[in-house]
Amino acid sequence: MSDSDDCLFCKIIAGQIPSGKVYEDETTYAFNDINPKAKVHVLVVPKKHYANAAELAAADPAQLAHMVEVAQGIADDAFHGDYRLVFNTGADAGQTVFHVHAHVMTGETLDE
Ligand code: D5M
Repeated sequence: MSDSDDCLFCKIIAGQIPSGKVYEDETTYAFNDINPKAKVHVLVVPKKHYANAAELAAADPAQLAHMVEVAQGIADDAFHGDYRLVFNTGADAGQTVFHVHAHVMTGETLDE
């Protein structure tokens, strides 16, 4: 696990920074992306801090699977279950926040 002391998403999960929460359970939090790339664009994050999807998959694959379940539920509610799921991993792939997050994009037909 990486350092979480100065992590934006840890602060959002802790309620120290406001967010548009769409889902929460014991292990997982989901909130609207501040810069949406689709009609519905939600970030699904584990409450526990991991830097990226590979680190999470190695440490807790069940948590990764649960994030997919949560994404599916969001898309079931928003758009008959169809969605795009993206994990940017590493700065050169566009990752800007180093607390693993799944981008769930749905709510409309998406371009390729
Ligand atoms: O995605 C990081 C995403 O996090 C990016 O789409 C913007 C979003 N973001 C950044 N700050 C906030 C706050 N405060 N609320 C909601 N969403 C936020 P990445 O894959 O790391 O580029």
